[in-house]
Amino acid sequence: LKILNKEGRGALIVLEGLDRSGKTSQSTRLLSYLEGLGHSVELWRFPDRTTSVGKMISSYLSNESQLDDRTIHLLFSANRWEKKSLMEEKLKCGVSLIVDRYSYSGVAFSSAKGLDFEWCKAPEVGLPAPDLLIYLDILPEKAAERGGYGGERYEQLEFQKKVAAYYRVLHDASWKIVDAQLPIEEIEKRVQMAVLDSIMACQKGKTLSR
Ligand code: T5A
Ligand code: NA
Repeated sequence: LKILNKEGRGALIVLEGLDRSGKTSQSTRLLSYLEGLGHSVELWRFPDRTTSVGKMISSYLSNESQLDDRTIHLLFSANRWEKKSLMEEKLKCGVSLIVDRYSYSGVAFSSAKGLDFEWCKAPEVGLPAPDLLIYLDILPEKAAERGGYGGERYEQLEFQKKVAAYYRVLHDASWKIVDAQLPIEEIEKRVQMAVLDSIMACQKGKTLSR
């Protein structure tokens, strides 16, 4: 049993949102749900901290190293590009991917630092486009109350407010917005519905992202 997009490939399902919006919790739950239904599916995340580029990013995020804003932006992007062929291979073989953060994080976070929005988008052009983007919508103030920010570089309220503003600029009608302030199980159900709706739409020959 496979979730396929309209081209008959695995579906690329992206979760986005502010820090602490619940992306990892929901990605993990969605993985179990889809596996339980017998789908071939994998959970990926960006940054992928396991690669050599990812290790540089991780060190930067934990304030162990300093990098110029454009340099770190391009490293985040390179970290997606280095996984592109494997991503395409999986999708081609009918494996669906749940991806915890993607290009939208790249653009929203770097733009929030003051880098030019169009410049930030440019290196993302050509990466596989998601079939479904689920945005976990939370007020920055509410996110800040959750389990305490862990002390990584971007985990500061004023900065997260700017990130939220750039996510609003990036947002389009294809995004599935889910209220991330609901109880975790309620969000889980809505995420499941969004994925099932997409599969249905796809089977009717529409694109999976609408
Ligand atoms: N970044 C990333 C860029 O600048 N450019 C890029 O290109 C990319 C890809 C690291 C940072 O890198 C930046 C963005 C980030 O600042 P990360 O590794 O994804 O990105 O960040 P993490 O710290 O791992 O994850 P987050 O802080 O974003 O948290 P999540 O995954 O959104 O939230 P989660 O599921 O871990 O939950 C957080 C807490 O809230 C609770 C959970 O139990 C947990 O304690 N919680 C809830 N509480 C109440 N109600 C609910 N519904 C809840 N859901 C979760
Ligand atoms: Na996370």
